[in-house]
Order: sequence, then C-alpha cells, then structure tokens
Amino acid sequence: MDKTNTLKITIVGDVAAGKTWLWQSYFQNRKPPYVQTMFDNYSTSVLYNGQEVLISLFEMCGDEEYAELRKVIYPGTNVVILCIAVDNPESVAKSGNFGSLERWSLELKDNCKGIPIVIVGTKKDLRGDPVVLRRLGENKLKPLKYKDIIKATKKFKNAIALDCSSISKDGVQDVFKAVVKLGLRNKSYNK
Ligand SMILES: Nc1nc2c(ncn2[C@@H]2O[C@H](COP(=O)(O)OP(=O)(O)OP(=O)(O)O)[C@@H](O)[C@H]2O)c(=O)[nH]1
Ligand SMILES: [Mg+2]
Repeated sequence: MDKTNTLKITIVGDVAAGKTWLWQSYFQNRKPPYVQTMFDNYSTSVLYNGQEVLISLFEMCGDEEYAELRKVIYPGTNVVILCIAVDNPESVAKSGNFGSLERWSLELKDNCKGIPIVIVGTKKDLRGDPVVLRRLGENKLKPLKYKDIIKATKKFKNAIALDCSSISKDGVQDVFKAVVKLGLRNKSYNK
C-alpha cells in the first residue's frame, strides 16, 4: 500500500488528562474504568476523502519520569495529540509554577520538530460542573476556556486548538478529523 496511507498518531498529556477516553470513545465507543496507562498501542483504519488511512495510535504515560520511554516512541510520529483537561488549569500555569504545558512544549520541541500538534482541551463538559467550580474556586481558579487552549498553542510552533468531551462526544469527531488531515498533510510535505 502507498505509504501516505499510514499515520502514526502519538497521544500525550498529563496523567488522567483524558487521553484513553478520547481515543477509546471515538474508535471503540468505550469509556473504560480508570486505570493509568503506561503505554498502549492501537491500530485501526479510517476513511478520509474516500481513501483508507491506516492508523497506529500510541498513548504514553504522562509522568515526568517516563520521558525516556516517550523518547523511544516519538520517532516516526506524523501528528501529536496533546491533551489538557479543562478542569486542570494548573497545567497551563506560567513558569515560576512551571505548569506541565511548559514541560510538554520543551519535550515536543526536542522530539517532534516540525510535527503538527493538536492541543485538545478535554472534559469540556466539566466547565459548568458545580463540584469542579467549587474545587477550583477554593484556589481562586477557573476551568480552562477554549481561548485558554488557543493561548496554549503559542508555546508550540505547529499547533492548533480544539476542545471536546468524551462523555457527550461533543467535538471528538472534529479532533480526529483534524488529526488525520494534519497528519496526512505533514506526510505529503515531507515526502
Ligand atoms: N467529565 C469527564 N470526565 C472524563 C472525560 N474524559 C475522561 N474523564 C475522566 O478522567 C478519568 C481519566 O481519563 P483517562 O482517559 O483514563 O485519562 P488518561 O489521560 O488516559 O490517564 P492516564 O493513562 O493515567 O495518564 C476517567 O476515568 C474519567 O473519570 C470527559 O470527557 N469528561
Ligand atoms: Mg490512559
């Protein structure tokens, strides 16, 4: 098969950011009970503009200590999904607090030069959740808005912002449409 029809998608983000639910809700219609992922690989295919695209998706543990393992997995990636849970505004905290966004920006700069990044604000259904609002409010914080996800793209060279909820599925299809489109475009540029 023509090599342009295969895509390696690498999905990263903080622990419990909603990575597994994002891809499993889309590809398998599943939202499994929470178990931390160390490493997962899933292969499937999608139709894009009438063409079959073979997808190999890699989900990796977001812990800082697993940076070396992620380094081994990044090569060959065509597009990255970076998940940021909207109920975790600390992740985009400015340096000083050194939020994890800063860490992802450095790691992807080192390991995924020129690769498109889709930054996904996950769990968008929690933006109005009273329990989340109370928890964050106690620390004078608010859930991340879509404009905060857009702002996060400024830390990356080649990123776009989307948001979604794996519970309501709102926005999930758009995430994978954009991921496949950007991944294929990147492959054809680099041929
Ligand atoms: N309300 C809401 N909760 C979600 C959503 N996605 C995930 N969650 C919750 O967040 C938990 C963690 O989601 P996962 O998808 O397993 O997160 P992950 O990033 O794969 O976690 P690790 O593999 O441990 O890094 C889930 O068990 C759900 O309770 C969502 O769209 N909305
Ligand atoms: Mg997971």
